[in-house]
Amino acid sequence: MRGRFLTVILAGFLIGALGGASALFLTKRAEAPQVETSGKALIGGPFALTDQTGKMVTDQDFRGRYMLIFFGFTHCPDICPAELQVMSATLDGLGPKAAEVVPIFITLDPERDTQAIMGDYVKNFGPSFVGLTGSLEAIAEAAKAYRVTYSKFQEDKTTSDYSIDHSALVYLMGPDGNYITHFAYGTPAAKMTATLRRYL
Ligand SMILES: [Cu+2]
Repeated sequence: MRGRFLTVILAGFLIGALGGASALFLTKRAEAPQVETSGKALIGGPFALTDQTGKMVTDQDFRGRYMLIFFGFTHCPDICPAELQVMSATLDGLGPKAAEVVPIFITLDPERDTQAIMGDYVKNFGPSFVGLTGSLEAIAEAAKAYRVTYSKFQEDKTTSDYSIDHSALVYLMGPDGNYITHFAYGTPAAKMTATLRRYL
């Protein structure tokens, strides 16, 4: 029984570490199992990006508060708006405690998602949302730190329009910047709120 438990934990850990491919898989399920790991050193890390007001920010600026981080892009038709809505509802569920959590949306499409576009977009989800963009390199570095995978693709080759396939996990980072846990796409807001309450 114990061996099986460890296998489940290990499997969950690998899902978190691999992020991308597994997240796409998990999106097919209504409610994926949420596994907490202690992969502190493996997920997360420093980033230096520009927020929706044009200010340069780094991960250090959020120390002392929890970060709820999601990567995506504003042109995303479904996954991103749905998940940001869940993050918004999660914070609503926390009441005044929500002040201890910074919801952060990091674009994977910095070529289109300028600071102004990010500003217009994130305000749809609540006044505390931070929208971060940056150079392709800076974004790639942040995504790599969080084990986020993404790739551009063209549905219609006759136009220059493109979409982005991306992993869709929400990361909860502690006030010290360390990884605490992540939530699979489709985790209900009430469940996320309950998990956050355990740490706040
Ligand atoms: Cu998306």
